[in-house]
Amino acid sequence: MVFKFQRTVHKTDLIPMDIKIHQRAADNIRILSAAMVEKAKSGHPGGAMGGADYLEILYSRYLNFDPDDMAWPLRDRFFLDPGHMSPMLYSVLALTGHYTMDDLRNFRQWGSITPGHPELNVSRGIENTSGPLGQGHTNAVGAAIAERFLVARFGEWMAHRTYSFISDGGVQEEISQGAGRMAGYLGLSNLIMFYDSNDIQLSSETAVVTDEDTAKKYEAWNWHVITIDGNDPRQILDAMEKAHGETGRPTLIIGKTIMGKGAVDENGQPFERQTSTHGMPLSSAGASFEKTVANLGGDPKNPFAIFPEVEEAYRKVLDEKRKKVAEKKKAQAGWEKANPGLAKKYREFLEGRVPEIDFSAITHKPGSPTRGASGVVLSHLFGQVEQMIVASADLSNSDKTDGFLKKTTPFTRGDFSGSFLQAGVSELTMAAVANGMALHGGVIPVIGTFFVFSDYMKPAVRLAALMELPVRYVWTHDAFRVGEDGPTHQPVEQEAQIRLLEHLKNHHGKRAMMVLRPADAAETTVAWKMALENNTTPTALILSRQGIRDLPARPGSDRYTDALQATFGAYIARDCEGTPDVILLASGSEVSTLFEGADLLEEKRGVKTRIVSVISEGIFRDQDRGYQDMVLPAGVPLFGLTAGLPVTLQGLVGERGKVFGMESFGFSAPYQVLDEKLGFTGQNVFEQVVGLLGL
Ligand SMILES: Cc1ncc(C[n+]2csc(CCOP(=O)(O)OP(=O)(O)O)c2C)c(N)n1
Repeated sequence: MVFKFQRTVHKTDLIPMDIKIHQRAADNIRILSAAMVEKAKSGHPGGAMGGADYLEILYSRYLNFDPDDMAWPLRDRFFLDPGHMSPMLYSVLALTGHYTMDDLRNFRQWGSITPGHPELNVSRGIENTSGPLGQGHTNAVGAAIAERFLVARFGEWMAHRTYSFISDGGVQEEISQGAGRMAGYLGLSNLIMFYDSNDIQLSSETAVVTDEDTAKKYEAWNWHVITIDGNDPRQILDAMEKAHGETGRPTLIIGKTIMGKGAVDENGQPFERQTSTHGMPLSSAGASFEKTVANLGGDPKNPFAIFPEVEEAYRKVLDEKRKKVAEKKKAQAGWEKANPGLAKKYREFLEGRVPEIDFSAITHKPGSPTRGASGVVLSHLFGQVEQMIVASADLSNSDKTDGFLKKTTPFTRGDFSGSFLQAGVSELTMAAVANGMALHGGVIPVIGTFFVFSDYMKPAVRLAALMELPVRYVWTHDAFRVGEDGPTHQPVEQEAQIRLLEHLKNHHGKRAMMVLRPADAAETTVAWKMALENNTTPTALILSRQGIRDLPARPGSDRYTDALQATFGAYIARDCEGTPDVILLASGSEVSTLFEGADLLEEKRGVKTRIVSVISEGIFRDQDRGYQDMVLPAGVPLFGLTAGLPVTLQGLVGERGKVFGMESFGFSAPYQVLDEKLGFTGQNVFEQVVGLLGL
């Protein structure tokens, strides 16, 4: 008997489609998912087969998108967390016409658009790169915040929902604590998350590692939690209606699902709930692929096929979606006509356009720490870059993002009129949320914390680099000069680590990240200019805690004008007559130490020195050969000074000299004492260079 779903609760416009078709379409997804993994001889069929029912209903009944323009800005967003379940996502997107059967056949192959874990591909409906468990659903929190931020400025007419899909692994990942807390605290009722709870993970059943009450955990964070049979279409529909009716909390639908749903063995006996189906083709896991396809109503000889009745149903689904999109576009046109000023601003937000900023007008107190200078710039940007959202992991008064915060208010439940996110002490969450904001579009996320804790953010920074997201990181307390806080708080190897992403190219052939460590306040202004202009990769600003003597302006110039040369990655900050005897290189506060050393070298030994400030080796390497040779002419010895590992400057100095840097972790003491003890003084620069030159 065909059960007709009764349209009972109707906050959302349900697209009529009977339950049997839902089940048939879900089986189709199961077959395609299993077939992809089978053909690739690698992948994860079990989870995908269990999660198919929810995803199918989400896509056919709830997710609003424009089938003809998947990048339509007002679309609902879907963020997958367990990227290993990619076959399920590609398969449902094949039902909507965004992937072909050939695309599915090429799963995990070189050059295919169906990589093992989904990679950002908005035009085909892939909203995020997922794979590192936990980050995908945290991206969703960021997108939901971005949506509320935009709605607060432009109106509820543009509201949309954000859906995410999480699995046992994502729930176990620590980042889920931050995402759950933040979404609950902010009351993000525009966020609906489905938890594919199949009680099985990669190497064991979940019972081997946890017996937590996940529902209670999320309830404690102010989530609306509904537990259902996640393979039952009626229960899924019912839960979705309840979730759509929720106005004050994010919703978690815990769907108890069956790993490998529909799988059978050679004898046709059920082969469900098997850990082995998590991560290998069904045939390797102990099931029969052919019999499973047959069991699910498919043709084992031709598993890469869409059932005709499913194809027909999806044609109707897509037509319904087109109608809804047209209605929304009409509403938008009406709004634009009535609000031309706001409409212009909205377009600029979407294009990521920022007004012309007069950076030269920014003034700093003499000898500012670069973190303080950054705070001044942020304060200057407030009100001009209106789409900027600044966040800090409970350090705004230290990382000086409070330069921005003082002019606005933090987000609170129901109030997104301000522009600041108090992320709490959760650096990784903050970084993944920032990725979600950037993925959503229309906003510019800036996030701050201590540089040493970039370690806590690194997995999300890597994904930002991979996805080419223009997130800006404000990393302060850049070196051992954190002093009394001791070695736990003193970055040493962090700069070398993060600059590896400067050496790594993204898939567009660009350096995957821009990493800037300015030498003084003026360079900090320039670094912010560079950061804002860089729309295609993440940018890091590495900033000092302590005050730094401003570098002197060149004769006839002013410091800001000189510092603009930082846009070349490295430039001559001080020069001598004729060919130098030695070139001194550094970034950050070490540049001013070089000035002290250069004075001693010239006074005491008549050594002619040139000082080069290297805000980014990567950018310098991208300059033409002529410029590079002009700054660092062949044959002149080089001396580098870094409060990081010597390797930080080794790429430039090479065999032509020496880099003096940190060889061990730091120590607890006032920073001036550390400077003396560790050799970060003009006197030591003098001695090192005298030794290098054999004077
Ligand atoms: C951060 C991170 N750690 C480890 C992995 C490797 N991994 C992929 S799936 C998985 C087990 C989680 O399984 P679950 O989320 O329950 O998915 P299912 O078994 O239902 O497919 C692990 C450990 C990963 N992808 N990301």
